[in-house]
Amino acid sequence: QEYTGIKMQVLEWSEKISPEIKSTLANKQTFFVAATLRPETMYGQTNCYVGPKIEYGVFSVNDDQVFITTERAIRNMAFQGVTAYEGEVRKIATIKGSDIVGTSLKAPLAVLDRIFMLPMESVLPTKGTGVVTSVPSDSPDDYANYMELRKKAEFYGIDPAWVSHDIIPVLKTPTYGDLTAKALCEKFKVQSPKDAKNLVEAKEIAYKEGFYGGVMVTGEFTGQPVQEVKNKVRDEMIKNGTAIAYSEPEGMVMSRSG
Ligand code: ZZB
Repeated sequence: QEYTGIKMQVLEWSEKISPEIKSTLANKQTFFVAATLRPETMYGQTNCYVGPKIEYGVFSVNDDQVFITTERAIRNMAFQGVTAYEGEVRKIATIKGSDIVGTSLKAPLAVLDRIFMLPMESVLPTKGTGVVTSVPSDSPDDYANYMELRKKAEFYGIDPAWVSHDIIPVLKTPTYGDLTAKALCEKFKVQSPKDAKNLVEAKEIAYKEGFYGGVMVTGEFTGQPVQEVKNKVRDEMIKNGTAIAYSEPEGMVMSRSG
C-alpha cells in the first residue's frame, strides 16, 4: 500500500503531555504523520484522529525534525529513506493516544489554520502510522466519528470548540454532491462509528465515486477531475516538504474490511 504521510505540525500540546516532553521538543519541529490514500482531500481536514489506547513514539528523524507515529511505522520509514538515520530508530519518548487529544496542529493545505487531535476508537495500530487525518466531507468513518464526538463531547472529554467546524466541501460527485460521506452515511443509515458493516459499504462507494466521478470544488485545482489531481497534490506536497512517501510492506496491511 502506497500512502502519503501528511506532516501535521504541533502548534500547542494538550495539557496532559508532560513538561519534560514539551521542553525536550521546544526547539524542534514536531509533526504527527498521518497516512492517507486521499491526498487531494487535504483541503477539507477538520481535525486529526489518534486511537486513545494506542501508544505512540516520539522519534528524531533528522537534526531539526521529530515525527510521531507508531513504532512499527517509523521502523518502516527508517528503511525507506524518510529519516536521516538509515535503518535506525531514535526514540525520544512514548505518549499515549488519550493524552494527545486536544493538541492543536497546523495541517498542510487545510482551509482551517488550526485543527485539533481527537480520539477515534477504530484507528488501527497495525495500519499506516496510527495517525489518521480527518476529512468528514469524503470519509464516512471520519464523518460518523465527528458527529458522535459532537453529540457527546462531554462524555468523550472534549472541548465542544474542537468539533465546532462546519464540514468543508472538497470535491463533488454526480450522485452524492459535495458532502459525499454525509450523503452515504445517511443513505446507509449509519448511526454511530460502531456501525462497522454499513461504514465499510459507505467507504467503498465513497472511494469509487470520489475517484472516478469527483471534481474538485476547493483549492488550486478547482474544476479539475480528482483522477488528474490526486498525484499532482501528492507530488507537490512531497516536493515542498509537507508530506512524505510511505509504503507499507505487503502482508502488513490490515483493514477493517479484511
Ligand atoms: C484521509 C481520507 C480522506 C481518507 C477520505 C479516506 C477518505 P483503507 O481505505 O482501509 O485502505 N486510515 C489510515 N490509517 C488508518 C488506521 N491506522 N486506522 C484506521 N484508519 C486509517 O485505509 C486508508 C484510509 O483509512 C486512509 O485515507 C485514512 O483515511 C484511513 F476522504 O485519509 B484516509 C472513502 C475514504 N475516504
